[in-house]
Parts: sequence; structure tokens; C-alpha cells
Amino acid sequence: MRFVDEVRIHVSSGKGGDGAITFRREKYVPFGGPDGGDGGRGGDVVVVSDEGRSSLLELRGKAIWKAQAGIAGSGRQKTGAVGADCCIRVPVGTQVFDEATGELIADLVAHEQRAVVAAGGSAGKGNVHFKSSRNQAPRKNIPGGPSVQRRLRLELKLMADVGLLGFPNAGKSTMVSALSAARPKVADYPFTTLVPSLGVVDMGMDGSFVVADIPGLIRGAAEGAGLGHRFLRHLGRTRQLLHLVSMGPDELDPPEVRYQAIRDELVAFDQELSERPELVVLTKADVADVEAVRAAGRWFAERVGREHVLLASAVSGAGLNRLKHTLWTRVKRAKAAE
Ligand SMILES: Nc1nc2c(ncn2[C@@H]2O[C@H](COP(=O)(O)OP(=O)(O)OP(=O)(O)O)[C@@H](O)[C@H]2O)c(=O)[nH]1
Ligand SMILES: [Mg+2]
Repeated sequence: MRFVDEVRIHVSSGKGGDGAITFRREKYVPFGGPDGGDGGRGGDVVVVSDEGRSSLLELRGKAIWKAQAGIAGSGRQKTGAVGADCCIRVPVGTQVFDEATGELIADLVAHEQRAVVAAGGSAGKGNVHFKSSRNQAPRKNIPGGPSVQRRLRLELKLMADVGLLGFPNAGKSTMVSALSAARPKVADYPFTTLVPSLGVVDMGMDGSFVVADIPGLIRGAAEGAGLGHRFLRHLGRTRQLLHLVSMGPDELDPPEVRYQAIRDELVAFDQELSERPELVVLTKADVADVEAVRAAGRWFAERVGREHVLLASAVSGAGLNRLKHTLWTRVKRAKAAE
């Protein structure tokens, strides 16, 4: 399955603060000893997984993530402030790779898991540490450690919540483009989509869910007709099936026949998958014949229940809001029941 959710970022940890070289200055004490304090540690860049996040989309706007530098130490053994960490909050399931080497740096599988991806520079040491019997006035310190800079690739293995079903040309890819920021190829010939892809549907403050676009199915797919039905395995972990039935004028078979053909393939592929909740969308409403829609609406209401049939057009946008919210409500309900 292709990853659509991927970002590349640059991270830079904070440099450590230098240790100070200072000497005590007091009235009547001509040769005060060393009193240079330590520097503060530089801030780390930390990637933290967060259940409340569902996509890496939110990171897209920011290419450079910087932690604060530690502050240098000063006289009177004063220690410099520690640099603040920079936290990058990502969805659970995010993997972090070093862009240059391809090395997997972190695999964040649980809520609030933290991975330091660029460690802050160590704290420098002030000259107060270097006093000895032989050297009462050391002009020596340890500078703060350097900042670490890295290019990272963050990848989220998306799990589809909703899986699309339908004949070739039913408008599956068009629907994914209309609902999400993904831009799968759309064309007026069958089998445009050859590999499954995913789109993230943004529900604003509420969150988001993922729709899987897969190649079209035709009758006999179980026996290898068309592209076969092996793509159905990508729907394995989806919570909800979205079955698109085109109401466009170019269809040869009536909608109920096409619907049933897909249902048969689904059952042949996997009985359990065929029992998942399904929402039927009569699509291409913008170019549909009103009488045909009415008749199909009646048939589907009878067959799957009125609440499981919607009318929409991915081109005009009609019915899409309702579709989005219906899917979202169902996905949330299914998640809560898990
Ligand atoms: N008028 C109209 N045309 C649509 C609508 N949705 C899709 N189409 C057209 O239908 C054709 C097929 O659309 P796709 O989205 O590529 O169909 P698909 O189901 O992904 O097809 P495959 O990938 O080949 O299985 C394209 O020419 C689309 O522009 C719609 O709501 N209204
Ligand atoms: Mg397609």
C-alpha cells in the first residue's frame, strides 16, 4: 500500500551553554578564586506520539524544528538556564527515519511515547571545577556541546477506516479527491487505478479519517477477471465499506445488478469482510436521470435499509457533506466499540 502521509523536516537541537571563566571579585580579597558557573544543557528535539493526532498533514507547514540553546554560565557560580526542548507531536504509528542513511530512528507505537531525535548539546563546565592546589586561577572551562542537525523523514503507515468498493469508472478516485487532499489519478476509462492509495479526510478540530481507494472490481474478479480481487485485502482492517454505484448515463447494467455483482465478489473473497457495515452511495447524481435515481433509491432502501443509502456527486459536490459526516459518525462509533 502506498503511503500518502509522509513529511520531511529538518531538526536542530540546542547548543549547550559554555562554562564561564570568571573570578571572585570582592573588596579586600585581591585574588579571589575562580567562580565561573556551568552552562545549561541545550534543548532536545523530541518526537512524541499523541492519540489526538491522526495525520502528519499538520506538520507540513513547518520545515525546521529548533530547540533552544542552553545559556552560558556566569560569575558567582551561576549556572546558565537549560534550553527548552522542541516537541513534535505526531500520530501514534509514526515512524521516524534519518533521511540521509535511511535508518529507522523511532517507531512510535503507543500514546505519549517519546524519542529524542536530536540531543541537545551537553552543558559546559565553568572554571570553578578546575581549581587545584597548583592552579589557583584556572583560565580553563569546557564549552557547551554542539547542536545536532538532522534531516528526518516521518512516515505514518495509515490504516484505512473506510474502504471504497465499486465498478471500474464508478468514480471511486474522484470521490477520494473530493473528500481528501489526496489526488489519485482519475480518467474516463476502466482500471485507471492500478494500486490502492489512501486519502485523509479532514474533519477540522474533530479529527480525521482515512479512505482507501482501490482498483475497480468486475464480475468474475474472484477468478481473476479484470485486475482480480486481491486488492480487497487492503480493505482488511477497514471499519466501514463505502460502495459507490454510478448513476451516470453510460452504464450498461442497471445499478442493482452492478451492486449485486460486487457483493458476490466480496462474499467470494472473504465472508467476514462482506459482513462489515456498508454505506451505499448512488453517485454521479449531477448527470443522473431523476426517475432512475428514484427507482434505485427505492430498491436500495429496501435492500440495505434507507439509512444506508445516500445520493451524491463528487463533481458538483452535492451530498458530500452529508456523506463525510455519516462516514465520520460511523467510524467514530466503530472505534469506540473496539
Ligand atoms: N459527472 C460526474 N462524473 C464523475 C463523477 N465521479 C466521477 N466521474 C467521472 O467518472 C470517470 C471515472 O472516474 P474515476 O474516479 O477515475 O473512477 P474509478 O472508480 O476510480 O475508476 P477505476 O480506477 O478505473 O476503477 C471520470 O471521467 C470522472 O470524471 C461524478 O460525480 N459526476
Ligand atoms: Mg480509480
